[in-house]
Amino acid sequence: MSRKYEDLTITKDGQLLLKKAEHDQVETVWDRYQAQLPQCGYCDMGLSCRICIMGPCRVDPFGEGPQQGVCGADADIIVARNLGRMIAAGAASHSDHGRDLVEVLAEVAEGRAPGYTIVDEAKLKSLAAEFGVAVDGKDPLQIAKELAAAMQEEFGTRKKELTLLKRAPAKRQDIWKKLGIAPRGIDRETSEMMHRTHMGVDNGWVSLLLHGMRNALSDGWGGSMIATDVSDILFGTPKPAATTVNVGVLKEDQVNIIVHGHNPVVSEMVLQACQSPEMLQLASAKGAKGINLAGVCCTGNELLMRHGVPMAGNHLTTELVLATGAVDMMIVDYQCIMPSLGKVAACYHTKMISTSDKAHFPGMEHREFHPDNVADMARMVVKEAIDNFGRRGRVYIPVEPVNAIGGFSIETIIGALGGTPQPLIEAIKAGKIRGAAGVVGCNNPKIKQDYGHVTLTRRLIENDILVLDTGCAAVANAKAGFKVAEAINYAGPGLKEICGALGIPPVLHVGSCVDNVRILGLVSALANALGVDISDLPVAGAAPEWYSEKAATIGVYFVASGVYTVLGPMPPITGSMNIVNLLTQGLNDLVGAVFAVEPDPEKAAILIRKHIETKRQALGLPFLANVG
Ligand code: SF4
Ligand code: MSK
Repeated sequence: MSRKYEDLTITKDGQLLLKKAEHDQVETVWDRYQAQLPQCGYCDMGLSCRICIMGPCRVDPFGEGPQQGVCGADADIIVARNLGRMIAAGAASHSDHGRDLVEVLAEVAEGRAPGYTIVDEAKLKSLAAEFGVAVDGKDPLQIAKELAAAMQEEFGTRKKELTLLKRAPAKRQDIWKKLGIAPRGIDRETSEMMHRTHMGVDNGWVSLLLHGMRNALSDGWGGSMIATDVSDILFGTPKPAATTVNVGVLKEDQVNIIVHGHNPVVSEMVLQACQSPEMLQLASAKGAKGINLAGVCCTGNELLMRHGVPMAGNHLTTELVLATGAVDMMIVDYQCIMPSLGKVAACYHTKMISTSDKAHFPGMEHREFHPDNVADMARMVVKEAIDNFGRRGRVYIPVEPVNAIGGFSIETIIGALGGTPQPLIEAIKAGKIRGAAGVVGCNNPKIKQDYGHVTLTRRLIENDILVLDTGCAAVANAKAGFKVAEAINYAGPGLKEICGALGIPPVLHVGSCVDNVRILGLVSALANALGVDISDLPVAGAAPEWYSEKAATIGVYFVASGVYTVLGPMPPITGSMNIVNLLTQGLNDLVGAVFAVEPDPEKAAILIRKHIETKRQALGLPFLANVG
C-alpha cells in the first residue's frame, strides 16, 4: 500500500480498516488496482476488440498503427460494439433479477413458496390493472398468478412494446416511437444487441447506439421496473424508517450477519430467521446478546428501505467490513460481489455463503436457495452463523454508526406532499427548490471512495437542489450524515424551508440499483402534472463513481428518457470522437438529453446547476442566480 489511506477513501471507517487490513496482510481492491497500473490504453479508449478469433485486434489512436481490425472494423464500429455489449450486460443483469422476482411471485401464487406472501395487495391490484389483468372478485393469489404470467410475456417478443412504457409522459413515448427505439421485449433487445454486435452484422455506429438506447430502455422501463414493483408486492412498498450506517453498525456482543448482493428474495427470509424466537434463543445460549443483521451494497439497500436494517457500507467497503473480524457470516446473492471476498474472509473466522444457482465464488460454501426451500435454508445458515460466533478472534469496530432515514418510495414522497406532486411543483416554480437530481451508482477505486458522491450532493443541496439517491451513492450520502432531518442545515434556504416543513431530509434514499426506476416514476409524475416532457424539467442525473455495466445501462436509460446525466469516470468511448460527440451533443436533437463526463464533483455540480437554470428559464420560471 504505497498511498495514504486518506487518498483512498474519505470515510473514517474505511481509513482505519485499510490500516487494519494492511496490518493483517489482507489485499484489497485498492492494492489490486495499483497492481494493474498502467491499465491498457486501447481498452480504456474502447479501441480493442476480441469479439472473434480472427482477433484480438486494436486500432491505434495516434493514426500510426492499424486503423482497422482484421475484419475491417474501424474505431467507430469497435467502440460502438463494445459499448453496445456493455449496455446489454447491464440490462441483462437487472432484467434477470426482475425475472427471478416474477418467478417467485408465480410460485407464491401456486402455493409453492412457503414463507413468502403478498404484502402489498393494493400494488398487486394496480399493477395487474396496468397489465390488463382483471381483479374484480378475484383472490389475490389468482391475481398474482395471472400477473406473473403477463409479466413473463414482457421478457419475450410477443408484444409490440413493453407495457410499462405507458407510464412515461405521452411526449416521451412519441419520441421513442419516432426514433424506433420503443423496446419490444426485455430479453429481445439484449439478444438483438448481442446479434448486432457479432462480426459482420450491424456496422453502423449510429444504428448500434440507437439500439443501445432501446436495450437500456428495456431495462429501465422493463426489467428493473418489474423488479422494483414485484419486490414491493412481495415484501412491501418502502416507507420512511430510521436506520444506522457505516461499519459501526456491527455489534461486538451479537452474532453479526451481513447480506450482500442485489436480490431481496434470500435476504428477506434471512431477516425473518434472524428475528425468530428459536434463533434468538440459540444465539443467547451461545453467549450472544442477539442477532445483528446488516447489509452492504444493494441487498442491504433493499432491507434498509423496507425494514430499516442497518447498512455496513458500500461497494469498496465490502472487503473492509470483513477486516473487522466481527462478521460471523456473509451471505451473498449476486452482482457486485468481488470474487476476492472468500480469500479475505479466510484471514478471519467469517463464514461465506453463496446462495444463487447462477453465482458461485471461490472460498465460499454454496447453499442453494430456491423458493420452495428458502425458509428452511435461511434458518439453517443463520444457525451456522450462530455456531460461528464462538470462533471469533479479536474484533475491531473502529467507529460509531451514523443515523439515517431511508424508505422514500415515490408513493411515500407523494404521500409526504399530501397525495399530489403539486406542492413540489409549486416549490420549484417559486424557486424555493431549483430542481432535483438523482445521484446514483457505485464506488470505483479510480476515485477516492465517496468523495464524488458526497461532494456533489453537498453542492447540490446547498444550491436548493433536492437530491434523490440510490445504490452505493445513497450509502455514501447516508454515511456523510445527509439523511437525517437535521441535514436541512446543509441545504440552501429554500430547500431547508420545504424539507423542514415536510420533516424530510434534503437527500432522499430512494433505494437500490433497480430502484432507479422510482426516479423515472417521479420525473414522469412531475412532467405529467406540468404537461411537459421529462426533458423539459429542471432535473439531472449523476453517477460520480460508477464502475459497473449496470450503471452504464442506467445512465443510458436516464438519457434516453430525457434526463441530462453527468458521469464521473469516462466510459471506454474516447477512441471514437464520432461517438463522443453523439453522446455528449448529438443526442440532444434525438432524445432531448445528453451525457457529460466530469470526474471533479465540484465541476459536475456546476454543470448540473447550469443545466437546471437553463431548463427553468425555458419553462419561464424565475432565473435564480449566476452559476459559474
Ligand atoms: Fe478483430 Fe473484427 Fe474479430 Fe473484432 S470482430 S476481433 S475487430 S476481426
Ligand atoms: S451495488 S451496481 S456497486 S451502486 Fe447496486 Fe453499488 Fe454499483 Fe453495485
